[in-house]
Amino acid sequence: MAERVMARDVRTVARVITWLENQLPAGSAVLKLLRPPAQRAMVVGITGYPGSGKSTLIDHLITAYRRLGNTVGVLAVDISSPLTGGAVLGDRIRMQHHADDPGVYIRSMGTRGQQGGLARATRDALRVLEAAAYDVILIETIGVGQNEIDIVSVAHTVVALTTPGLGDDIQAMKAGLAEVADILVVNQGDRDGADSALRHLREWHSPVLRTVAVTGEGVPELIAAIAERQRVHDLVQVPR
Ligand SMILES: Nc1nc2c(ncn2[C@@H]2O[C@H](COP(=O)(O)OP(=O)(O)OP(=O)(O)O)[C@@H](O)[C@H]2O)c(=O)[nH]1
Ligand SMILES: [Mg+2]
Repeated sequence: MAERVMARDVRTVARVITWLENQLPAGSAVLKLLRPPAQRAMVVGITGYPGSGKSTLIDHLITAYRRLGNTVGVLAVDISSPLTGGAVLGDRIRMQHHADDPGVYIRSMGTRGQQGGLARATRDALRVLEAAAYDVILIETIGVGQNEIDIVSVAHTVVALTTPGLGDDIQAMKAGLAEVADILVVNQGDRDGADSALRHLREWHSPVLRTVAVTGEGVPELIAAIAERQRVHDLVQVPR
C-alpha cells in the first residue's frame, strides 16, 4: 500500500487516508513506510471565516497551478458544519470542476471522528499527500485559534481571507489573522467596502491582496505572492 501511495495511486491514497481518519492500525503501519519525495510539496493553508470564499478561491488556484503544470492535492478540513455536513457538500460543489482531472485530488476531512482526532488525521493525511508527491498541497480551514488543526505549524504559507464590511470583525482580524497570515486577502472584492477594507488592512500588514473568487480576479497576483513567500521559506529552510 505504501508503494502504491508513493506511485500516486489515487484509490490507495484515499483508502489509506480513510484508515488514518478511523485510526486503524493499518493506517499508521502504512504511514511508517512512507518517504517524502526529494522534491517536497509546497503546502499552502487557506484560512478564513465560514463563507468568506475559501473553496471558491481554491477552485481557481487549482486551475492556475494545473496550468503551470503542477499536480494539486487539497485537504478541506470541515469544521464549519459538523452536524449537517453542509460544508463538505459545498466544498465538493465548488471544487467539482477538477473531479475528472487525475492530477488533482480533493479530500474533505470530516468531524465524524472523535473530538480532537481531526488535527491528527489531517496531519497524517498531509504526510500521505506529500508521499504521493503532489507538487502543491492546499489545506482549507476556517478561522484561527479555535481551529482543530494549527495551520501555521503545518503550512509553509498561510493565506487568510477576509471579506468587506466586517466592521468590528476587522479589529479581530487585525489582532488574530494578520498575526499568523503571510498573505492577507480581501475576497469578495466586488462588494461594497472592499476599498476601505484594503486601505485599513494595508496599514497593518503586507501584502494585502484583493480577489473576487467567483470570477478569478486577483488569482494571478495571489499565485505570485505565494511563490514569493515560498521562496523566502525555502531560503530559511536550507541548512548552511
Ligand atoms: N460576490 C462574491 N461572492 C463570493 C465570492 N467568493 C465566494 N463567494 C460566494 O460566497 C459563498 C461562500 O463561498 P465558499 O467558497 O463556499 O466559502 P468558504 O469560505 O469555503 O465557506 P465554508 O467552507 O463554509 O467555510 C458562495 O455562495 C460563493 O459563491 C466573491 O468574490 N464575490
Ligand atoms: Mg469551503
